[in-house]
Amino acid sequence: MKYDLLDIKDPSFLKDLSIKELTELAEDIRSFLIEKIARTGGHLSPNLGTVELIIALHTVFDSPQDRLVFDVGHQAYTHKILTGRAKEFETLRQYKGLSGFLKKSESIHDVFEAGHSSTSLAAVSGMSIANDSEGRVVGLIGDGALTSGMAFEALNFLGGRNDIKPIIILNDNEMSISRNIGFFAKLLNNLKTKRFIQVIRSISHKIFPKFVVKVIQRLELGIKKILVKNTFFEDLGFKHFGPLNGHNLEELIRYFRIAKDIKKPIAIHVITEKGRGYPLAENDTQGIWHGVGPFDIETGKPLKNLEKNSVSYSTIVSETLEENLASGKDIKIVIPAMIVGSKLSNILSKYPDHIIDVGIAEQLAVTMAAGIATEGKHVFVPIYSTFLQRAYDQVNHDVCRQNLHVVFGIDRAGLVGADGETHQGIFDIPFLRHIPNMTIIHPLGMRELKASIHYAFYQHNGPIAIRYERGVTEIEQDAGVSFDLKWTILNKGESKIAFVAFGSILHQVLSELSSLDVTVVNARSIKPLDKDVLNMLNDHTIITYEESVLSGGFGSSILEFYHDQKSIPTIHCMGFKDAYIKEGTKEELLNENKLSKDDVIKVIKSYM
Ligand SMILES: Cc1ncc(C[n+]2csc(CCOP(=O)(O)OP(=O)(O)O)c2C)c(N)n1
Repeated sequence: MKYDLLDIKDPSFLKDLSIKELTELAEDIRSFLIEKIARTGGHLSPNLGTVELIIALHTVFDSPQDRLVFDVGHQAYTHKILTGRAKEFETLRQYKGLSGFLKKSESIHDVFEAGHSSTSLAAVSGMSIANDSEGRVVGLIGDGALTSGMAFEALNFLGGRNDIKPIIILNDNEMSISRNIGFFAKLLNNLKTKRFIQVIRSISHKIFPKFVVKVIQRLELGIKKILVKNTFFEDLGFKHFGPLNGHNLEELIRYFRIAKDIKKPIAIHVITEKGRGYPLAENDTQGIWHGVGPFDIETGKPLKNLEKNSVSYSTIVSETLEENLASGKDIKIVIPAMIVGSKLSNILSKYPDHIIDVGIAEQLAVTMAAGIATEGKHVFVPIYSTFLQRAYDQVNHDVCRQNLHVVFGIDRAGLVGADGETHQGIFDIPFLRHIPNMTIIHPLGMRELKASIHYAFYQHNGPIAIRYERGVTEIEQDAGVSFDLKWTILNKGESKIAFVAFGSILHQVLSELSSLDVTVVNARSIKPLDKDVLNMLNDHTIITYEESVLSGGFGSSILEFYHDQKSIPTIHCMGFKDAYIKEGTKEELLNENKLSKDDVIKVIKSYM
């Protein structure tokens, strides 16, 4: 029986399908995903790898009575299709469209939301404790997500409880975004060798002559000695199944049914192939097909090319670091799992000793950097604004309290677009600004960004966070620009109105504000403020702007400054109100929140 994916309302129909029909369904879903993601962009490889896994989950478990919890939620497109959302894929990750992650507002089958990694097992812990029904709580977590401390903490907790019965499914594709790292990745590899041995054993006596079988048995004994130690999940207190072939529906369904009937904490190790069904993604060892923009299915080429004469901020940072390394500077770069997004693949291949990928372990990255700084070495932590949220205490307690010279590269500072509310980089200013010893800068354009990196390493001491936006800026020649913490006046106007801001909005409004005779200030140091400039402006009407939440942010710090001065000019702060910002293009979101270039001009004119 053929099912039109667009007609699926809920997953109950799966229970009546044969393995052959489920296999056909998996093929249909895979083609659908490739076709749709090629048009809209999205998480391609993670979703191609989980098609059978999610079909099997929905075949055996009864969602939503059985709770399916997806780690990150970036691999759950098949879940969206099976729960009646195929029609909405045209709007995937777009303004007011289908979210790229789970959303309770979209479906009763989305029981727990995420976007950041490694939260699933903690959620499963809480839900297992609180769930009074007969339903099972099932967590699906990737091998990359399992490298995070919180996931390990939850494993430790869950394995120690005999009174609850969570089911953990480990989706092991040996990849985080890039290759997975660390001891646990090796351990999983050994467990896979075990499966390889089982398969060899089962077929060897059928196909090989006796003496070859003997050699195989000896080899097996040797390998088993290594494997004796690999009872990781069992030692932690789980009943363990696997490794299973994550693309074999029959095998998955059989084991999921067995697990459903066992009332204990269970861990099922499933091996999948990331990107399965799209050869370019299958062969991707770097992680470039993990998350993609729209692309041509035949050639794999992106449909949108970089604007001419422009370069991404992440590339500028990466190239500047590379120039430093090429000139013999000893800089260590500690990065939590984002080599591709941070454009650091070149450095990884040319200077592998200088880059340390710690996996999805932001807290480890920050305190490791504190350790490196303690030894007097230069250290750089490139980290997306949103993911730094996880390491607040490490920034505060380990780096800033000890006033250590750690340079943070806060990537994706500001709106990020399609990833939506879990990923917008709009909280770092308030949560860094109140930490003693921290300096926060937001250089303007390519030249200043390059110069600020030089400043941060060689002229600054103590912790410093360099913010830079997602997206591109104009290519500028590096004409010996220097950087310091003084603000610069981009236009001196006569109108007694000043626009005080940082980042790309300045480029957008400068010429119009100059023609309106408005003073335009590049407030490139967010902390400390430039008191000389603020004292000079105390008879002006001041409009501040930040692509960030207003509460506790840059505008607030200006209000605090003038309040302390006891002379308060009119101040109008533009920024995000107290709400999460959903997915959409930067333009759409700025328009919706009255923060576009036109809104700035409108506000300024209202004071003229
Ligand atoms: C706290 C946090 N850090 C980084 C990321 C970015 N990120 C999204 S998915 C992913 C890799 C996850 O790997 P895995 O769990 O193995 O899932 P796979 O994509 O391989 O299916 C990373 C690093 C994130 N979402 N959250």
